[in-house]
Amino acid sequence: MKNKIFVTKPFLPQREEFDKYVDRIWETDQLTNRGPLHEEFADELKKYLKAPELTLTSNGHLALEIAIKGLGLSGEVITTPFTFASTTHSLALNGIKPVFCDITEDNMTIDTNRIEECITEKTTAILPVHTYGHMCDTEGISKIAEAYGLKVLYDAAHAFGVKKDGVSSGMYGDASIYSFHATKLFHTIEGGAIVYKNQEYRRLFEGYKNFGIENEECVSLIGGNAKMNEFQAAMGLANIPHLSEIISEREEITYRYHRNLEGVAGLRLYAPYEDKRIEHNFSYVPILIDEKYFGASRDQIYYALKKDNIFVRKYFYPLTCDFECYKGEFQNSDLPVARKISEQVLCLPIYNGLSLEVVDEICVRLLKLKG
Ligand code: T4K
Repeated sequence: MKNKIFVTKPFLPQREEFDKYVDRIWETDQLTNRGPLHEEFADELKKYLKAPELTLTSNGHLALEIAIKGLGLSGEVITTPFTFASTTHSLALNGIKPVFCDITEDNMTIDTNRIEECITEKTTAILPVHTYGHMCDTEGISKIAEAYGLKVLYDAAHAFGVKKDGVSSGMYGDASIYSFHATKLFHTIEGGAIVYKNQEYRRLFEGYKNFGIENEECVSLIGGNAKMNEFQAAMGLANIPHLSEIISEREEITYRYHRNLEGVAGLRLYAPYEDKRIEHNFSYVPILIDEKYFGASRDQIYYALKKDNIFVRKYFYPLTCDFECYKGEFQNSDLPVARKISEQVLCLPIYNGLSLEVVDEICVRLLKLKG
């Protein structure tokens, strides 16, 4: 390829759309600490998600950490290792032991049939991930959580814009977090949010994000700083009107990949649009490469495409339980599906502005590598 093609590229609104909000920052001199744009953005998001409660944060990772603190999680939490570092780190950073559960072949989210064997007397919660925006078995998870008195915190970092039965992905469990990082289909440069129904959590989540300050003379809990600033909120406000066009362009790109790659031996696609209960966001295009039938390994493809200026990514390899920093700590050897998928997965480029001609070219080059 003549130009470098990365796995993603941030969506940027027209400069005037962003500037319109930035001008207001110059008018108010309010740069952060729940300024007017922060409040307006929170309201817009609540409307979009039909969410009763929402706490904005400076990024998705801190949304996770704050939700963990606010929900009072401790001891052991059941989660999956096929995820970004943040999910596992958020537990470890809070002194909680992540207990790794396997995932399903079907959509690469937590395998509900394997959760109960992970429960001990120390378990306080389940932290499942809507990987690539594929929704977890929310019904199965809530049944187990109710039976054992566990909290559920969803890592919905990839699932903004996804709906199940018309309900937004953030409305499941005790709380869900979104990431609005630049690499996400909807972003605020850096940013995140916690979505929840129980308004009692509001004081805690808002407190943990702002040093526990209730007012000038009252600091009621030990919190840090995870505030979204006004420039981030301005980007969010400028981007939110584009959401449906962002998602439909990504849908078109996804279909094009699938049209080009369907039926190829040793190459598995995930077609989220086949589940009629789900309105998908088309956030990632994961494929699995089975070397035995494809005739080339995942890594051979990764390096060959890289040489060709196509920067596909191994989201998520290695499994988080195999990270250097967790050596000898939280390993779990009984994760056959997660291990297999982690060794076979590649995420193909997808972003607004990626032309269908380039998608075709990526597919041609990928298929040329087939043995
Ligand atoms: N939970 C889950 C399941 C997550 O996936 C994440 C984040 C989180 C929690 C935590 O949320 P945040 O605290 O991040 O809000 C990227 C993102 O940084 C990260 O947000 C995301 N998940 C993860 C899956 O992907 P990297 O290390 O792969 O990013 P990077 O810098 O290699 O970017 C990927 C490509 O995007 C680059 O090759 C080029 C392009 N790019 C990137 C940036 C930042 C641009 O074109 N412009 C840019 O500004 O982690």
